[in-house]
Amino acid sequence: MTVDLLLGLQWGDEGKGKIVDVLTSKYDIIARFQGGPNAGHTLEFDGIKHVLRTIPSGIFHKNSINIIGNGVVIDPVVFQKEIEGLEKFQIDIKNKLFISRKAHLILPTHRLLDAASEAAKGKAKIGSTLKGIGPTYMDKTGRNGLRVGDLELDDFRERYRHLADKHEAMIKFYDVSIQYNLAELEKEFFEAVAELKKLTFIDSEEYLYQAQKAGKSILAEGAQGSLLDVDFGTYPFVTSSNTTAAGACTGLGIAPNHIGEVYGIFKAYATRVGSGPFPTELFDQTGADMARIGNEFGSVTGRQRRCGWLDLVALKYAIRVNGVTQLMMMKGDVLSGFPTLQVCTAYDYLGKQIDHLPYNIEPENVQPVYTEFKGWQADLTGMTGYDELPSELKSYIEFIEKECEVPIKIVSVGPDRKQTIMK
Ligand code: 2SA
Ligand code: MG
Repeated sequence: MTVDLLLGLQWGDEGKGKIVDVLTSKYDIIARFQGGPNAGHTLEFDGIKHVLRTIPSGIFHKNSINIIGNGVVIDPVVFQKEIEGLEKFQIDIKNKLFISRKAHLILPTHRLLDAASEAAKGKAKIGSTLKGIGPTYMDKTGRNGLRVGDLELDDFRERYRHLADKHEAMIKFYDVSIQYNLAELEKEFFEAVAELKKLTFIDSEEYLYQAQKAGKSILAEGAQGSLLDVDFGTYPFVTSSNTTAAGACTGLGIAPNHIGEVYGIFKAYATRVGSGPFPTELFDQTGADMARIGNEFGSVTGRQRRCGWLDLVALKYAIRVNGVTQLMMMKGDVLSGFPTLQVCTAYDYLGKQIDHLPYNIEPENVQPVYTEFKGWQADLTGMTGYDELPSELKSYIEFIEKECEVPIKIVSVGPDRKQTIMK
């Protein structure tokens, strides 16, 4: 059996959580392969809204196994809260959620280092979620990190101390004032570690290999978005993992020739939270309206997201890097009521028209070139079939399909599982 991938094609918050939730009944196993508690996947069903951080979105489905792969970074403290949040759903966590021994641990000092690094950057800050993601991946690639499997060793505390002491020296080096009580943070950390150790640790690459051989269907769930990829995103305003398709290979141990469908999720417009270039960003009332109607506030940090028109130059780039085979368009309902809509189809780059993402996409170099569309007025949120959609929206969809050369298979018209139109 091949492994299907589900990825965000913009700057995160495309609505991946909802789609995984819609698709999970089709899959035996859902696996996360990168990122950590900087992700916030929102699921809504039966009138309940739930945000997942590190746990795969298949956790609410009765029969699916959920795996946190080696490419993920885990903060035991955030994780424990996430588990507590699931208690009311009476999920058999121990038998439904497996964690890779090779996943790296976020220590309290990683979070402090994140804060110190951002404070030292001043105006040039990334706008990190401050969850310790960058420093943890730095320790991973620097070969200093602690992994989930290390929790099973007798000398974990000594290893912890050694690394945390080094981090403290680094925090001092940054020479910024951040207040913290490490003893308290460590107490909380070790309590959470004790809880984490009650869960099931596995060698996830072996587990997934055997599962594939046994004919199990597997979905790899991405976090953040392609334009936040550490290699292909708008560096340095990116996260520290590979959010693109290749990340699923390294983050789970899936061989490239075992990848099947690649589902690419995008919003009918564009949003970004944190700093960095965003060519189609709107600074006017239209942008403010999108944020309000679309409830564009980060599920992790609560920050208001920057909003703008759909950028097809960036979307096509993400489709190519990921090898997307099917598109899913989210939040079309948010665009109802705008008299006209713009779609960016090229960039004016230093006076020349281009249709690819240049190395330097700073706002002073790049001006979006737009194609205008007529808006639609109808409320989409109660619609259930593609034929019901207004003709203007159908033209919008068909234009995107033609430009991207990939079919749009799902059109989402609201946050609930039921508000999903299959095309
Ligand atoms: P970090 O925390 O160090 O990785 O932040 C680096 C940059 O990446 C941005 N970032 C995000 N942007 C949007 N959504 C994110 N997570 C989603 C959420 C989850 C999702 O919060 O709902 O959609 O998968 C996310 N995580 C990191 C961040 O703003 C910095 O610009
Ligand atoms: Mg989100």
